[in-house]
Amino acid sequence: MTYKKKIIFLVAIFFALFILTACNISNTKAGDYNPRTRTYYIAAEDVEWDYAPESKDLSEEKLEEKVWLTQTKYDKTRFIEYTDDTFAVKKEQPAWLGILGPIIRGVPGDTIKVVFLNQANKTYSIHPHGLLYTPENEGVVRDDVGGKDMAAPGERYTYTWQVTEDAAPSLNEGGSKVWLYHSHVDAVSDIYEGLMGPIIITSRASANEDGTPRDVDKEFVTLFLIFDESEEGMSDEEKEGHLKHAINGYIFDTLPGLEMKKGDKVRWHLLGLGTEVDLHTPHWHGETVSVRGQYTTDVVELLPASMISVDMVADNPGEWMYHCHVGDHITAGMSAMYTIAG
Ligand SMILES: [Cu+2]
Repeated sequence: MTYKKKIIFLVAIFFALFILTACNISNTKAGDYNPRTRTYYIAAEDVEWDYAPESKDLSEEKLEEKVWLTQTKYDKTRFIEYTDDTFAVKKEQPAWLGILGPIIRGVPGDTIKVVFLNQANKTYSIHPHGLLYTPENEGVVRDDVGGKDMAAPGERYTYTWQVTEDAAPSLNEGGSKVWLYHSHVDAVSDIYEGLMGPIIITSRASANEDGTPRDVDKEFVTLFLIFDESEEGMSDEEKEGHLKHAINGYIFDTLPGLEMKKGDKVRWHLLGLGTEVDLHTPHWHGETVSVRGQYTTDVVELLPASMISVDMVADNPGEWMYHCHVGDHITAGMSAMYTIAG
């Protein structure tokens, strides 16, 4: 190569690298996403919840040996989404969300507004993780804001939260990640009552107009939480049957709708809540998952208030177990099934 050709070659390489870098920056930082205000209408409502709606399919013999199936219906309170501020028409949500409240979505630059109507019989609030808020929008009991950011029965409160880059997935994490929201008037009992849900934040580079990510075909959210339905005065033996080792509020493989097809890229958003007994290890049969592009596994460690998003390529058709791998929790029915259509 002559000296002149070498120079031309080096200049060409330099320009190629420059263009690649420029594309990459614009792709990851800005994209073509226009930030907006997303408004959600969410009510707290007292409901009857069934932890095992299909348990009648189990044989009498099996029902008898499983103390957790003796009683499956309890009074709960849930976050329920409506289409507008008249709170007349409920918005449908996927069956697999179970007892969870609606998915709140956002993209960096967005403002999220939640018009909260308390139709239940106790004072509740909505406290978000990961988002930017002022004390008036924090959703906790604070003397300095005079308890304004919550709603007594029959009242409304509107929360305003900002989605910043701090809430978004970093480059190696994939296009979206999960956060929690929950009532925080009594941060312990409000959660056992059923008042929690997911926030999913998508990077600007990956966001569709509706806030869903472009880099996967499906997203599922699963919460591992042992609901304590026991009452004072019960013996320890009696209490055990009222500890509902649930995934999204369902026990013994009754969680519906975890369905995908062969080849789907699937993002599983995992949430934990609860107390010392809530040490969970969600495990997929039949597949592995990539944890934020760092490593591959088929068991993830979840502690109370953990929020972990992992990616699966559904390449092994079949009906597979998805359960907590803690021995005591397997016995108590902390399991679900998921299906990959071939
Ligand atoms: Cu567990």
